[in-house]
Amino acid sequence: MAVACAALTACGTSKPALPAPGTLPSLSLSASVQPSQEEAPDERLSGAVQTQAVPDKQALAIQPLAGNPNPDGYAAREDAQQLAAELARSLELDPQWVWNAIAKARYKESAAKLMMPAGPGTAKNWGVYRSRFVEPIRIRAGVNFWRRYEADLKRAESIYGVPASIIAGVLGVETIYGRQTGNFRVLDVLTTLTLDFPKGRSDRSAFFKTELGEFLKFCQEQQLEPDTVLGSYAGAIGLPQFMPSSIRRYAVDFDGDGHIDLLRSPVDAIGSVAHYLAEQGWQPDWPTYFDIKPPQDEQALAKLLAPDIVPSFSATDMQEMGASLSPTGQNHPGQLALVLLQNGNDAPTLIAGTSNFYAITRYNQSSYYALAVIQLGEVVSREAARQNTQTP
Ligand SMILES: [Ca+2]
Repeated sequence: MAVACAALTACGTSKPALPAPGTLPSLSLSASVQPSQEEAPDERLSGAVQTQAVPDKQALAIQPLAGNPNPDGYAAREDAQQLAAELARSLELDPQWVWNAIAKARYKESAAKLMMPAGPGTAKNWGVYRSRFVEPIRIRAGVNFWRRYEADLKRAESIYGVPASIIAGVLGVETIYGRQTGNFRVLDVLTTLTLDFPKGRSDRSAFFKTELGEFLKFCQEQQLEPDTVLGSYAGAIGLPQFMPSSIRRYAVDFDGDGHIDLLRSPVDAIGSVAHYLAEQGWQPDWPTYFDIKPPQDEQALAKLLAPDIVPSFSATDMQEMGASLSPTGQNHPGQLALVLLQNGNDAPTLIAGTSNFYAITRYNQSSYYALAVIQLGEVVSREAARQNTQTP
């Protein structure tokens, strides 16, 4: 999965399993919220209830179930009650309100399953990946979006320094400009991934607990009913598929109506994507990458590839190690990364990524994702401009 793919149909399950934006859990929250579900296994198995943590008398009438997740919901789960109390305390929310929300959450087996890594035999292939995102349906939707929201895209570009084409590329790859924003109840998936994170891969339940807390805080701030908000199977929301922590940190009310609404306001989504990338260190007027010919020498090549997508070499370093940069690349003032994208059994694609390329990977930690965003955005902006010149 990737949060890039709220739309399961758009990208299947073979993408890297890193939710983003907001891949990095909020440090302040993750430091203050301690895991609790393993604290009192004996009481849980015996069905005992910690009444001090549970304000909802009705919920207490239901006995907690031991063992497998209860398909009917979390109202009967003692660890859910503890979670609610803990989140209410750490986020300074009304405990009753938090419990009322979490008691409505239902276990989503499909969300848990989608967390599992893709099976073997899924060799990376940039050509295949590109064909899923830089394709006629997405391009057509992108051109329509561009023509409708060009003024807002350009306004975001002038305020935040992030090119309109990059913003358009992100929204196209994420959700086909809002067509596929996900039909999971965010409350369900975040509770499921907090309390029943699937075994068999690295445990990210702490990350999702933070996101659940941020989600509840966001709902309270925006006066939303938590069980009505829909998103991806990882809890990403709206046209740009922001995780709740990213909404609270980076989303902006770009249409000025007094609310942040990434689901219904494409203009809020445009401003929020630009703000997010600006905060990841976007450098206005810098390109995202340069063409490069890698060095012949195996050792030099290995050294240049070692930092992967992290810009770690000056243009001069790269030239001295035998790489050959394009003329503009040779004069680039910032650090560069030699990024290799595999093409199955064919020769790989190599580029010299700038810190702006790296900024896009803060949205989704994948060089394939970043290059798809860049190239979709380029095609959409070029095609929109071409159609503009044809329209009288
Ligand atoms: Ca708004």
